Amino acid sequence: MAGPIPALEECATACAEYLYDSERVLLASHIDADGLTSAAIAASALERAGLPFETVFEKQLDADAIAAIADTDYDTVLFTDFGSGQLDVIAEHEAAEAFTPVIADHHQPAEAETTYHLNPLLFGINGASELSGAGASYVLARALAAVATDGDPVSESPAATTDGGTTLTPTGEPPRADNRDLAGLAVVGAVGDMQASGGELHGANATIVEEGLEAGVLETATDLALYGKQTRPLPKLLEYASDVRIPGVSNDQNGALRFLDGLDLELREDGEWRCWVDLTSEEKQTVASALVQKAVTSGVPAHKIDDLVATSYALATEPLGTELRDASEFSTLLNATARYERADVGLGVCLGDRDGALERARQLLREHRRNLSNGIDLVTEEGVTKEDHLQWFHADDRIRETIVGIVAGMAVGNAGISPRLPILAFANKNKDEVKVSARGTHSLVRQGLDLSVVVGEASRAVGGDGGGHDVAAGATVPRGKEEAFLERADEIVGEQLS
Ligand SMILES: [Mn+2]
Repeated sequence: MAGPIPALEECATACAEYLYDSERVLLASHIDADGLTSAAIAASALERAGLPFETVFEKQLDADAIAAIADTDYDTVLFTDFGSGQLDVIAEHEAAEAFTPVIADHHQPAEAETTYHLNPLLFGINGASELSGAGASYVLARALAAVATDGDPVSESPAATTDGGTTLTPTGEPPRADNRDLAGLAVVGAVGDMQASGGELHGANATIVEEGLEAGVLETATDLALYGKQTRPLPKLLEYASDVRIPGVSNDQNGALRFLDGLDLELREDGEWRCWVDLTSEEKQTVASALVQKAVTSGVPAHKIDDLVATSYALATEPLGTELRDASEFSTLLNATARYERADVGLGVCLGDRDGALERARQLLREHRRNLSNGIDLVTEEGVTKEDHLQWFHADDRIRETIVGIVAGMAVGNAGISPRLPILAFANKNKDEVKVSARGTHSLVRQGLDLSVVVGEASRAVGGDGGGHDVAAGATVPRGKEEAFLERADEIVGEQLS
């Protein structure tokens, strides 16, 4: 059985064979949408291969967390969506024979070697835009299926004897022997990690999409690039659209209503607002054309208007009109569980729990939105401080450190907050440390911005640490070092954009 990504095939097979020969596996994963989907993919693959496993989550895989993992009596540890960046520490434990690591990650590896290390960056594939942690886990899952069914073409489903698993499948349908049905979760992870740049997934991610289409678990369409097509009432869908700002519609409750009223369209059904997903294709066409027309006459530049259209990724087996149907809404739901440290809830949703876990996740998302909206109001009222090459604010304890980055990203474009400068946001983490989150735009990245370098170097210069991706990154710095950090960060951004 050929794997989806030839460049990764040999490594994925070696990792899968090692796992398959293990007595049991400790699965450790990152807590965010990509990490949760990574864990769900890995958990499903382990369970289907008949391997007993247990799952643990970490917000940050620091030395203490790795030491705690080493203290367990598991001999095999599968790290997903992290592990590469901490390879130096992990390799020390491996050398001390505490455990053998198997890593499926897409972050920049630390200076160390290990045998079972599946990371696109080691094979010439871009880990920021072409494959996520969930994608790497998917490649591993496909290899594990091949290894597990090798010489056993009948592929009897092994009895589930795991202590961390569940007999549900993500799609609620019988699992596929080749694990291709897990492609939907891989896409949710990639979208959650902001890999759909320019409106669609690229490279290895696109190959995974192809497999999902063939397996019948994904559907793609060229559609309006607005968030909330499954669940937001039409006026809110348009009002809250923030990627492309259309004067008189975006952030304008009455404007959005007036715009819709001007179209020959039934806006309500049985007294309820309709959602995008409820519209017929002709009706969608009507709204999309009118919106583009409105953008043109409002002077929105042509390249921005192109951004109004993107590829949408739907999970074909999930019910229409639910957030689970849309990869982007699904990933938002997962992030809500992650930010409030309810990885158990997020994992439950990924693994098919449509009762308790889904209800709890929705509740967390509602609370999360309330917190975001309060945070954005705060930043907009208090404003940001502009340096030469960036802008920043310090929320102290008034915004949770787990959401301050998104608040910063969403506040960009509001009065006094420029989309032309990256934004840095501070919030207290504990009594000694401050979290700093940085957000840029894809357009700034095209001009040379790499925020993972900015916050990485600037934080280490003041005794902290950080990293992430070019368009979004984060760091922890000692309290009181914010000013020194900013000075260094400002310099680096200046160099990158010069
Ligand atoms: Mn990731």
